[in-house]
Formats: sequence, C-alpha cells, structure tokens
Amino acid sequence: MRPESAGQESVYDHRRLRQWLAGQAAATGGGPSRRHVLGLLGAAGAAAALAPALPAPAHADSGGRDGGPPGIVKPLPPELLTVRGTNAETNWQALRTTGYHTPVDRFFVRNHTATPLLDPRTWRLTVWGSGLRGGAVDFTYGDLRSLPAVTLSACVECAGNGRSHFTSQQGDRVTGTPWTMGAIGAARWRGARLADVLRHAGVGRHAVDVMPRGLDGHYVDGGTDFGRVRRPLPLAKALDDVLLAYEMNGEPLPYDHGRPVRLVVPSWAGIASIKWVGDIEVADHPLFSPWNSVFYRLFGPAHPPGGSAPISVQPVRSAFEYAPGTAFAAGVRHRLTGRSWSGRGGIRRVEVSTDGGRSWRPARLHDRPHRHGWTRWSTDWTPHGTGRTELLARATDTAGNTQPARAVPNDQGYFFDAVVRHPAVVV
Ligand SMILES: Nc1nc2c(c(=O)[nH]1)N[C@H]1C(S)=C(S)[C@@H](COP(=O)(O)O)O[C@H]1N2
Ligand SMILES: [Mo]
Repeated sequence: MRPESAGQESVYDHRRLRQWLAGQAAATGGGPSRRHVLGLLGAAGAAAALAPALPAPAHADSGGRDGGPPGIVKPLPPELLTVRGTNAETNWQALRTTGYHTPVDRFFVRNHTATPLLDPRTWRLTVWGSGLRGGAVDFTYGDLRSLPAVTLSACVECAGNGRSHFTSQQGDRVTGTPWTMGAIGAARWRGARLADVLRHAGVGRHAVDVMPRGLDGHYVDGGTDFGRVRRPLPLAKALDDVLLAYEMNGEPLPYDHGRPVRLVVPSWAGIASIKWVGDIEVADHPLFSPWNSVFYRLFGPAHPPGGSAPISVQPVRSAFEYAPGTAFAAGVRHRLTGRSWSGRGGIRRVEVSTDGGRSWRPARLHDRPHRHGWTRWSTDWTPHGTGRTELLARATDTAGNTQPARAVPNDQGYFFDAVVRHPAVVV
C-alpha cells in the first residue's frame, strides 16, 4: 500500500475510526463500551506482550497530584511558570520580553508522570514490528547524530490548551488539566528525520502506522494502568515532516522536554510529539493506544456517538502577552502585544478589540505567516475612562479559518479555539 498524502489525513483518520469501531463492535457484540475499550488497551494487551521489554529508568521526584513535587527537573519560578499537577504552564506575560522562540526556562511541560533521567550514552531506540521487512533494528544516540541533521522551527502545543475557558467563558463541564493559554511554546528543534530512521530500519511496503513509545513510567489514572505513553501516527505523516529531535534552541534536549530524543510532529496535537522515545512499532495494520481511542478524540453531544476520529491538526488560537487582570493607565498610549497560531496554516490576519468585542481593528503582524509556528502582533491602545474591560484577539489563518466566538464543547476539553476574553483594568 502506498502512503497517503498528508492532505488525506482526515480521510485516513475516518477510515481508522471505522476500523476501530468495527473491531470493537465485533469484540463486544454491540457498540463500543468504554470499559471494554480500557480492557483491550490495558498494559497487558496483546501488542504490549510483543513489544521489547524496557528497563524502568530513574526519574525526577514525583507526586504532583497531592501537592507533592511535580516530577519536573528544571526550576519552576512562579513568575515564569504555573504548576498544575504534574505539569507546568507558561505565563504569557513572561513571553513579552522573549523573541520568536520560547526559552527553555519558561517552556511549558506536560508530563503524564515524571521526567525520567536518561543517559544518552546508554539510550537505545528500537524500531520493530510487522511493518518492517526484517527484524528489530536498534539505533544509538551516535547513530541518530550521524544521520543528516534537520533544523525545524515549530510550536509544540497541548490539544487541551485553553481548556479552562470552556468552563470560564461557556459554562461547559470538561475534564483534564485546566490550562489557560500557556500550554504552547515555539522552539528551534534539530534532529534526524523520522523518515530516514524508518528507511534505515527497513520499513516495508505494507506498513501503515508507526507508534512511538516513551520511556517514562506507566500512566495510571482512576485505578486504570494505561501503560507507557504512546500514540500511533499514520505512516504518511511519519514520512513527511516528523523529527527525532535531540536539540532544542541550540542546546541538547533538556530532561523535561525529552532528553535524549523526542518526536516533534509539526502542527499536530502535542501528544503526538512523544518525549523520551525508547521504541517505535511499525505495523502493517492500524494501531491503537489509549491516546488515540479513549483520549484525544472528541466526545459529547456535538460529536459522533462513540467519539470523533482521533484528533490531529491544531486549530487557530491567540493570546495576549499579559497576566489576566493587568492594569493599564488611562490617557496613555500602550502597545498591546500578543501572538496567534494555527496548525492548519500561517496567520493571515489578527483583529483586536479593547472594548469587550464591540469594535475591532486590525493588528500589525510582525512575522510572515509561518506554517508550524506563531505570528507576533501588536496594536496601540490609549484607553479613556477607568474600570474593567476585556481585551479580545481574533486570528484568521491562511486556510481561511477564523476563531469563533464560541468553541464546540467536548467532554475532555480539547481544541478550545474561541476568542478568549482577556480581563484587564484601566486605572
Ligand atoms: N513520553 C511522553 N511523551 C509526551 C508526554 C508524556 O507525558 N510522556 N506528554 C505529551 C503531551 S500531552 C504534550 S502536550 C507534549 C508536551 O511537550 P513538552 O512537555 O516538551 O512541552 O509532550 C507529549 N509527549
Ligand atoms: Mo498535551
């Protein structure tokens, strides 16, 4: 089978979903049941038994959930990052003074468990599975470094970025980490092409999916052991623009961001960019994990029964580089700044409102449309009168997608793309 082009991803995803649902229906004698899905996907599932055994590495002190240390290695100064359980969110006001790329000291961290402390000298990447022409192939860190190096400027963004606004702006009940807009960062990544690694490993003509898996601990939630973090990618995307990155902003990858090697899957939900990758299954059949079946699909009344296809490309969003409730002096000209981005293209237009959405004006764009990155923008504002107001920014991408006033809700709160009402006060 020939790999489908990236433009056919949605077709691919819908086909995968049908196959998934068909498989489930056969297994359960009816519609897919969540409990059955969880059972099939448990760590002791059939595929997991075939996977190479991986040693449990040392990791940063973890706790997170009960107010313990979050399992993150780097310092988490409160002026740069806000700790949320095992995760840390970038404070947008901390991006005001940065250039295009997000410095590591303020780059958000999304950890399902805790950062493992891996040594590049002993690390191995095992590529294995029914989609290879031969047996499993191991790569050392040096092997990856000796492949052609590619540099890529791209955002990594959590699909749940902005999730808290489903509740604060729309009154929707959603589960998951209550991010504001800081679960995104842009970096200059350097690494080997996943395509080159797959070719060296002998990817066969019948391969359809690849599933990278992290070396961090098993993700356990609500009494269910979901196993190691892993999520399948269609071969078309894997061969297109995915990196096995070993550098971030010109330095070796930091522990929290995947040291020694992570995937960077441009424009896709952050979960695709598996950190601390230890093995990659290449299969001649569709692959499933909790992260493309019970998580990272859209569930709820606005979506198909049993959930949407697995989510992939990120929507269009915007943020101001201020803390909520920032005070602005009346009668003074301020230069309001922010950034907008979209997984579906570059940013073509940004409009700003300083009066809660009654009137809008175009912002000045400071970066050319960037396919996998963001665009910085600014507008001048001289507020008159004092009191509370709301700042709004509404972006349109090069594919013509504009942020709506209201995001379509889903139970797990992914893809909040509505215009955020950013509180401010004029004094
Ligand atoms: N192995 C592993 N990879 C992972 C995760 C994880 O917990 N474990 N989290 C994913 C999610 S949900 C996101 S949004 C990104 C976050 O990348 P960052 O922590 O470098 O910002 O990593 C992804 N890769
Ligand atoms: Mo995420």
